Amino acid sequence: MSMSTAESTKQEAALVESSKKAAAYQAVKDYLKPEYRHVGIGSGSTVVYVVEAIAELDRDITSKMAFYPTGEQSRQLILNAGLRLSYIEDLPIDRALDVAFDGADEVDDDLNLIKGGGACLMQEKIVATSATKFVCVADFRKISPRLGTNWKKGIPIEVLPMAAERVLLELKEIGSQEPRIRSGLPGKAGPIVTDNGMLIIDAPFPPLLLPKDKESGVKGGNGEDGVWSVDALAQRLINIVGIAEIGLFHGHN
Ligand code: ABF
Repeated sequence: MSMSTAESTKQEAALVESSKKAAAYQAVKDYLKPEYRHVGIGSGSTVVYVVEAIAELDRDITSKMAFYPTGEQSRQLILNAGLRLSYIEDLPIDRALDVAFDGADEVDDDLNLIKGGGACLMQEKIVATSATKFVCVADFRKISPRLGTNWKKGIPIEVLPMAAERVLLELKEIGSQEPRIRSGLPGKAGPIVTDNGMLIIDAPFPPLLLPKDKESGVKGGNGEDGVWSVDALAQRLINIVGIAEIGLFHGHN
């Protein structure tokens, strides 16, 4: 007897959930050392399992640790798990987080990431770059040869509201196909406003090239015909006035 569409969708959803959970538990087992004191906690549904795994560890160990959120969702996760909450701005300037765990929307062959599908990208980048070790926890759906292959919604970009329309125009000029301001949750009028009071633009680009593409003779990568490499696009985007942060996490492998 063949499986109904509803059954196979249910099975696929169950597989995704078990993969997220397995990745999260493994990440905590492998990368959260008992001697660590400062731990970054990212956002998204995979991170829920990261916090669940941490909450199941020996309290004698985790009570010596402080946990640093990337926004309101992870702040609540930390509190609900009974873990000690702290903030990056309270971390001594000469001290790094020992490790930070976070999810991703897409991961390429060089471990560059698209992040920000959950609209927390700026605080996520601050926490990730404040950590000695960044652990990206992602299930099989996120792996892709080039960013923009699986994640077609576009690169999330956090912008100042007053600059959003001008940024949209500039994104089109550099080859983004139909960039748009992310709208609110269903039933909520207006755009999404981030934890930082900003808007999110989702800017689709053709799949982003990697150094190995150049080595193997693939042409382009500097924006000709809208084709960019990860590094060149990241550099170009961050120079657009009005952009506060971009959801490309690159060069951190
Ligand atoms: C955060 O949550 C984001 O950067 C990314 O957009 C999203 C991934 O969520 P999930 O784990 O639910 O797929 O990590």
